[in-house]
Amino acid sequence: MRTYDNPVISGFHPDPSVCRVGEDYYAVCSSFEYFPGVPLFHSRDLVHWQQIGNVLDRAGQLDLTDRTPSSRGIYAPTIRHHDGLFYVITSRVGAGGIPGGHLIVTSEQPAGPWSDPVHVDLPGVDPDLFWDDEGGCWCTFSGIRTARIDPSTGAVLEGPWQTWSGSGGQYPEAPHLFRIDGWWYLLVSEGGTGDGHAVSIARGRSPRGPFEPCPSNPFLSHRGSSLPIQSTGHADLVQAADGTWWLIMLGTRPHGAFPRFHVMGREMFLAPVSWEDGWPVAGPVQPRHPAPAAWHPLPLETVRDDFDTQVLAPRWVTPRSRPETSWSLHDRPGWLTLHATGSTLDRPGHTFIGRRQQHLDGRTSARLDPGAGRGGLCVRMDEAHHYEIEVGGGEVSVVARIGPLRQTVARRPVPSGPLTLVVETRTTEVLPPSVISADQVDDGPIGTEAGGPDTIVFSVVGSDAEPLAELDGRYLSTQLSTGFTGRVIGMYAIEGSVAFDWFDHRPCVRG
Ligand code: 6LW
Repeated sequence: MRTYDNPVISGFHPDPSVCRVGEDYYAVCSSFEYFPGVPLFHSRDLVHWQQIGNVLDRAGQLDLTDRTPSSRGIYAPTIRHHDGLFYVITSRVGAGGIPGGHLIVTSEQPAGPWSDPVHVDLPGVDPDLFWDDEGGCWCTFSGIRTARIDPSTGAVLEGPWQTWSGSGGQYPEAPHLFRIDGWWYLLVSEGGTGDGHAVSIARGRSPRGPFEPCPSNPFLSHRGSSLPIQSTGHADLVQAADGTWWLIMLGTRPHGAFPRFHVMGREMFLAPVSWEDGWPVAGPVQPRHPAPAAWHPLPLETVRDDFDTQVLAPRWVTPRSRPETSWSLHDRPGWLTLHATGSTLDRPGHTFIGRRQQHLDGRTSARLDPGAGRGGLCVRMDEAHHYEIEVGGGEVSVVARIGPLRQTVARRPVPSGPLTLVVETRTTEVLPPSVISADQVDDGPIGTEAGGPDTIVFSVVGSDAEPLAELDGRYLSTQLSTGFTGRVIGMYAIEGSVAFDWFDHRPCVRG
């Protein structure tokens, strides 16, 4: 039997939403402080996804200033297709987590260009859009509250009023409305986006309610379990072209000693849904499930960017904004040149272009020419939690920034000219005490003893010496840094100009 592996989109891609148009599926997710915002993926089978763009990809739509704290910015989009037009609605969240209203953008083509935003002056986060048979457009958001709006102007026409509050868990959120077999179904998440996350559903005869809860709510939750996938929630429901039903949702893959750590943030998972007595049944969400009938593998994603193109691939992100003056693909053709702004990695406004870490066991490398500048490769959660391997002034160094502490942990001279830097992530499996033998205790790799989720190893290609440093990955985990994002690995310049010939991010098979 054909199977598929979860997550279907790895790396920090939380709060997913999906819609189907014919035999094509489109998915979007949160992007927080990163620009461009709201990555958009295409699939023909719900399993194989390819990023085809970003919904908010120009400063006119999204202007995240340096005052946007990390894990604020763009939250939880919903994508829908209505009357020949794609709609994405999302919210902008400011400092202190204060919601700043919702915005709607539209496009005839999912790959864009997407329109300038229309603002919807409603509170909360996690907005959803649904159209009734008369063309009325319903916007439902955290709380759970619903209003009737005009999506072309953003005007609130009726409401909002509270329609449901979930089955008792904290933070009823992530609502999506559906019309199925004459019922209005209200799918929500509750319990918070951590270990207690859960998915519940209710149904009624009108979008105004009342909504009757499903007797087995929450109908999907991994709370209190030892399943390898945790925190499942913030789900969206889609009917495949063959009539089968599926949930996509966020989840995490924690590692290390209890309580475990997850380092790639919340990823996107797929689970089959069946119906019993008019209610959906789903879960638990496993690393492997029987595949949907439609099966359309995509060409394997390139692991290497050679920077030989005129534009950057859509997967590249930068915290907050990417001023034209900070980077170029033309200064040195075939290379990506980064120009330092004067800011450091510890503060907003620095020059950094990276991509989400997508492999638990992975190898990221880049060939760079520091010239007279200074820069390198950085693994970041936010400005206060990052490790980097840096070249400049005739030496290579490894620096760790963990909360208020910043330390250079290794330093070595290097010849001038281009060189290749490598960052490897190696997961550490922690065995329960009952099965650990004495020799394992002494010989385990760094991190096993310490109980971290992985070890991050920094080295320079061509030097036969040992790696420069091996650092415990727990300090770049959500449990340590807090927040809603996951690791991003990228290139940076903090002095002068640094040119990158290529950047490569690939999985490593552990022996
Ligand atoms: C999002 C909320 C959530 O608004 O986390 O998992 C918040 N759910 O619905 C940020 O991702």
